[in-house]
Amino acid sequence: MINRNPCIRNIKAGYLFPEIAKRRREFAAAHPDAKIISLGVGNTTEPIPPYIDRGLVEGARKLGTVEGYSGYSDEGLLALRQRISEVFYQGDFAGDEIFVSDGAKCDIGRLQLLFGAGIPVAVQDPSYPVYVDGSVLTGAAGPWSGTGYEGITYLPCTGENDFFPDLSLLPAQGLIYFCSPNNPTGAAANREQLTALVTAALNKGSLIIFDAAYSEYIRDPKLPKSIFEIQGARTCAIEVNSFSKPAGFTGVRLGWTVVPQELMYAGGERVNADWARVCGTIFNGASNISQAGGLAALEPEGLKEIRELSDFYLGNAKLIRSALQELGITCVGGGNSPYIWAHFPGRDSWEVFGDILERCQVLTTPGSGFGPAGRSFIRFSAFGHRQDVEEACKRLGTLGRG
Ligand code: PL4
Repeated sequence: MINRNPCIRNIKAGYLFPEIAKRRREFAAAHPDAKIISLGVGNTTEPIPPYIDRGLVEGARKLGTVEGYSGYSDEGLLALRQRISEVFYQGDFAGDEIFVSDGAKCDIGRLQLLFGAGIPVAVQDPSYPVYVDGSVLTGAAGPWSGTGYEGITYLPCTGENDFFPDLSLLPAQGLIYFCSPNNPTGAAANREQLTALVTAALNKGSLIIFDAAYSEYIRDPKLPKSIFEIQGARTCAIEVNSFSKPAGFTGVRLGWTVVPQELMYAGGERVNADWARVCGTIFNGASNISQAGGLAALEPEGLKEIRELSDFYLGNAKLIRSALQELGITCVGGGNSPYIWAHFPGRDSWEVFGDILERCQVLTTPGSGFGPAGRSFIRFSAFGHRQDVEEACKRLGTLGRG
């Protein structure tokens, strides 16, 4: 028989989120009367708001007409790319610098093809698991060593450094994954921090993949929503973003990636041209129905709905954070992000996860799933119906009773 890709052999069994779903199923099977509430996976729960929804419906309806029908639109509708540039980047990017995708995660996976195996990779520790797991699958990272994957530089982000990493640890001529507002810590980097990040990347000849999937949750007007608000970023950064969390498109699937024309490899070739080649070769474009919804989401009425929807989830975050703080649990996040990162000093996060599930029937995400620095943290997601979040907060109160 054919040999297995050795990179797949290197990856630890079980991607985090299916593993949590498995544990939920096992718990439910053992406790058939349990009413489990999920504050685990960051999956949106509220209906798509009406104006944006009408955009989707209209997009589908047009496909049934001769005049409105459209087929492949590989790199995305030009109107959508231009609107993304206007809404998120003050029109600073041309249409051919914005690539419409089927979501941020999908582009994070595909982007790794640009750099291949063997390049150094740095991640915030903790971070969204796709950066590390994807690097292992492409061979940029090696086998698990017991404390982390070989070839990955883990940049601890803890209470001691205000959840912003020590940039002196960055590898040269490597890839830096940076997510702000961060999943899972909820920390949003400020302008000075992102300026230091860009300066460090430029000095090291490294490239930043900036994941801005939660940028629409930023409420503090001083915090940058995009890496491209920072001078110099156009020559050292790619940004991925998504309609999933602001517009409830987790199932609809729509995102985008910005690759500036100025961005070059060490050999002087343009990264933008290669990204167009990769997308043209292995991606056939986002659904035209999703793109119609995306266009509606970026009209003034749609943007108002995005604000209201993200305000709703931030309201949940506030409730969860208050409930945890009342128990004396130290936590961060929730103010400019839909995640709360709660500290359980001296305890193992899978053990705390099991304890909360057992005692409160509330599903969470164990911090160690996001990296070694998460070993005594739990991530609470604010995506949920309000009554479920209120009920979960009530149940969490029982954790204070020893
Ligand atoms: C569960 C930092 C969630 N099955 O929907 P996309 O592909 O546009 O965006 C995915 C994404 C990208 N970047 C960051 C993210 O946190 C996410 C979504 N993360 C979570 O609970 O951490 C959903 C996870 C999903 C998955 O594996 O992505």
